[in-house]
Amino acid sequence: MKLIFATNNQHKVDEIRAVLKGPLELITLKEAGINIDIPEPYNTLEENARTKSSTIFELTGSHCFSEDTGLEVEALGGEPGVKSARYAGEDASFEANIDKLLEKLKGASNRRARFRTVISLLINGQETLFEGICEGHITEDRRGNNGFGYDPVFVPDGSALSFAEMDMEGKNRFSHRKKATQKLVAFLNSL
Ligand code: ITT
Repeated sequence: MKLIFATNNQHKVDEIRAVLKGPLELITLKEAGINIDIPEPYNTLEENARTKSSTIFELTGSHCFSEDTGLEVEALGGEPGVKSARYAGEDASFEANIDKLLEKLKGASNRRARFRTVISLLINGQETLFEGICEGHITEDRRGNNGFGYDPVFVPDGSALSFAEMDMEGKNRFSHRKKATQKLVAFLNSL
């Protein structure tokens, strides 16, 4: 089965490709010849994921999926959450977003946080949602250079290393994205 993955984030593509095996062929927007930046205006991961997958379905009529991910920090009432990409402002860099997060958590003893991924899969235009959660905490300072986004400041439960200190295989032992993708694979296998 061919599935278009509605994302412009190559890190997400690499992480999900490492999980998908067998007869599933993942096609990126670039490979499908689609150059589009789909707005994510909603207040929930579910709605933003849906708008990305349905836009690509309307354009192509193909089976497709998208995902939206947020970092939810307990002491900040779930922030930055759905606004993770633009926490420090529209088009903010990963660096600026991390700076804002560390500043907000300065001196905080509760550093609990979780990544939450929501996948919206459209098969023949029919939607199914899958969720993956990774619990952990936010470090005091950046650690490591791998990965993307908030990886340098997030340590998953059960690890001493931040996501940015792990290779992709290591991150995928814990990752929110991997958990959601495994549910998608199980669903497709059950069809
Ligand atoms: P799309 O094209 O798929 O929308 P995006 O990069 O805009 O790609 P999101 O809106 O889902 O993706 O991501 C929100 C932000 O959350 C993203 O820019 C990162 O800063 C952060 N993020 C998402 N997944 C992450 C992960 O696995 N590790 C660290 N940070 C992550």
